[in-house]
Amino acid sequence: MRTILAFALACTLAGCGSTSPEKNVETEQAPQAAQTQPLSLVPYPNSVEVIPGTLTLHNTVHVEAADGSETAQPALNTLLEQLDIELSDTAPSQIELIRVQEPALGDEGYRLIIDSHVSISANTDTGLFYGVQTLRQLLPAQASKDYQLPLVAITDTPAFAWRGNMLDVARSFYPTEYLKSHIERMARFKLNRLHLHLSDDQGWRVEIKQYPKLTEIGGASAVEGGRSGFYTQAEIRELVAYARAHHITLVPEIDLPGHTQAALASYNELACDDVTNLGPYSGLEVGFSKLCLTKPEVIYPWVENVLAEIIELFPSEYIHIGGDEIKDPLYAEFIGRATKIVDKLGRTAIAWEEGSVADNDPDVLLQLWNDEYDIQPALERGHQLILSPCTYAYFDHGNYAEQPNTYDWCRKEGVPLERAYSLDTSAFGAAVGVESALWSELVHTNAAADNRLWPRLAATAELGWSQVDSRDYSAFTKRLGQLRGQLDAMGIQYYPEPDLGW
Ligand code: TNX
Repeated sequence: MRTILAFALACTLAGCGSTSPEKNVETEQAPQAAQTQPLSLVPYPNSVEVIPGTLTLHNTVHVEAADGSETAQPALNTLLEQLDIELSDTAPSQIELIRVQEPALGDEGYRLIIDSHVSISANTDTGLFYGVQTLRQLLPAQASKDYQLPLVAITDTPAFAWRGNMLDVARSFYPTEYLKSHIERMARFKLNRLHLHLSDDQGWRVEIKQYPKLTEIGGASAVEGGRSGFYTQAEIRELVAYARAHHITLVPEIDLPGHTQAALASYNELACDDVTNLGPYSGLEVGFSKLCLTKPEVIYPWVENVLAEIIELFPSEYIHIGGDEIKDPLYAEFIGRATKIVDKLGRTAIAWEEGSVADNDPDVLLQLWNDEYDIQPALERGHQLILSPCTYAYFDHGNYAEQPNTYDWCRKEGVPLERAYSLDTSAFGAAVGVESALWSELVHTNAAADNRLWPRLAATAELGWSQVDSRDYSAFTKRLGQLRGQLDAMGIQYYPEPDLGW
């Protein structure tokens, strides 16, 4: 136990370099078979020390949880319950959640030590929550009589603050129950941003009290074959709270000024007077609709009122205003004004990469989606990026080439797991993190969404969390391959990826 603690302490004080999973295994010539395998952890922690031996956890444990573990403690209790482990103050097996003050662990980091007992320490409830997620991956998915845990000292902090996924709920609607499962699954892999693409040509998905027709009319349409519907404000509030309890920020996107047919069909005056096509839309085209930028007196009050309600609903510091795929002489002016409206409302805007042509404050985040887009001028002005380059991060592309019901416009071979994992996050300049995207023109059911999201979302998670120099696809597939039972236990209808031996 001393060795582990001494190692952990040295790590904190000296700032341990990241240990590659491979190296870790090779240097540990542990006698027991269990320890010759890399720990099946995804994302892989920064620093892992494995000591020969195991700790047996019996099916009653004593939990000591510090004040300030308000989500970590329930997460731990749920984990124990799912494994039929009971709580008892007199049980010899002990799990501790400890609040510490160690700047090196930051807001999200934790230390997990397994020796004579299990202890998780962190500066925050978030860090403790992530420590519990790591413990969960070290335990089997199914209950058994008792549990053998490897003796470890793990010290772990994320590489990026933004570890996200975007779900297009506009082309095809996803019910709140699906979003809740999605949130739970993301949290299991330490993902922390769920970007909801709430409006597009085919549908408007969030209740706006001042403009009820947005959901009466705009909420009733969908892409052909997809689901229609919308979230009431009460449902959004519930989702926000649910996400928060899983340390996930819901980032709302209202796509402007293009991708707005559902809004135009609801409030015709938002379109230019010569536009005759004002009905709902269920096709697959992009780039044909827009707010009438020559009617500023009509569109800007509407934009501001809509965003004001969005901001009331979503506590996220960042609000996405879209900005993709539209040509208009007044485009740059519009984006500049929209990002300033967000600023005036007390938040910071995100725009898709094209929004970089506008005069935006440098704190506006830009979301890169075309690998080759010339984002350099924006970086020089001080903008930071969310990395979603489509040849790596577009999960509406196939798990394999020519997978039915997938796009291939960005990469004809699709975006297999290996490709998704190979994104070099250091190659695109200043990034706050990564975000994979699931557009839903061709993804109409929960099962289809699961198939496109998993297991690739585990690659997003590792890109976002683990240090760039620890990436190793072969090690990643071995670790993730072992976690199949955990995905099964969560009911994920994943694509059985051959690289994982599934
Ligand atoms: C491009 S990426 C779009 C979406 C489509 C997607 C399909 C981006 C900002 N816009 O409107 O759904 O391609 O892959």
